[in-house]
Amino acid sequence: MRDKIIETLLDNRGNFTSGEYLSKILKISSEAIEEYMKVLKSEGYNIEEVNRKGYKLVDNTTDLLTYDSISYKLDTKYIGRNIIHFETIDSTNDYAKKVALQEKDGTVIISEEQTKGKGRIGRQWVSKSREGIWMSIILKPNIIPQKAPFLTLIAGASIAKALNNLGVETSIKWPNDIIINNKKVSGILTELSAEIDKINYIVLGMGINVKTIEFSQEISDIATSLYKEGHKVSRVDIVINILEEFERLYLQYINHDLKNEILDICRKHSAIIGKDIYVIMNGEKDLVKCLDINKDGNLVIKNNENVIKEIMSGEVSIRGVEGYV
Ligand code: BT5
Repeated sequence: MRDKIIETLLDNRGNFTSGEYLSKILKISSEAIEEYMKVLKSEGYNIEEVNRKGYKLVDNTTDLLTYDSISYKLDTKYIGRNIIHFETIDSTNDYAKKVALQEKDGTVIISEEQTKGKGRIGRQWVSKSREGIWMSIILKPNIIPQKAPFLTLIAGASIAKALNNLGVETSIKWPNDIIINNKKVSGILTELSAEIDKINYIVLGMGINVKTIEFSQEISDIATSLYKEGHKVSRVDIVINILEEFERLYLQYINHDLKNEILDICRKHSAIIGKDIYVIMNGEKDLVKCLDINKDGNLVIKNNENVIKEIMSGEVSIRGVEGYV
């Protein structure tokens, strides 16, 4: 019933829907409508109530990342058709891993806040309440495990494409950062559970800073948010765009081994192709020239002895000569 109420309010967005009308089409008493409205408000829906006019949903909810607000417009076959939403959790990736075997392929875990958000190799990901998008997608593709790292590139391409659809220009710092103005607005953490020749599941974690006004001192030099860069975009719209772009590119890859569009996006948006960069691996930092991203999604570089090499995404970090990029 609550879903139907939200749907009706969304259909009539911007206008008031009278309690009388709601109780007529939903066939419940006006007292029951009032009770539902109380519950929805307590869940964070921004419902304006005016005597004799009725109820109005302001600003497509308060931009909570619930199943109701996302599924209303989501046009995907199975990515995000099942959404598990939390007000707070330790890490959406950790939760996704716990439930991956029993949940459906394409299930999305989203939390308004993470108390132990994770970056790569034990690093921390700051994930304050309602400031960004902290979500993980559970995937069970029928591909060999060696093909899994490419999913990080698909995630990066879909975030860049989604933001681009919403008027935000970003660049991609291979393999897992999305950058605006030389600062990190988004990071990706891909985790894999596999046998030698079979994937049990992949958890694809995405963190995107949307509304953060101020970052803590440790990351304020390298982190930014869409808001700080002058973009006021709804989190719901971003999630919908990412899930749709992701599904399209992901299906091209797992069903047809098609990588061209993904690689085109990664190359076109690349923050590092053609630049001198530092590659940090196993505690060593080498200055190299970044030449390209090849057809396997690996980074092609030329080292200081003019030898051309390929780097796989794995656990390498990239730094710019004059800072983060
Ligand atoms: C990443 O790691 O960039 C992967 C981040 C993935 C986060 C998502 S949120 C949903 C899902 N659930 C999780 O628990 N994680 C995933 P890495 O490349 O290792 O970068 C981590 C580094 O970025 C940290 O060491 C900080 O320097 C910096 N950092 C931390 N929080 C940040 C933030 N909110 N914005 C920008 N930079 C941040």
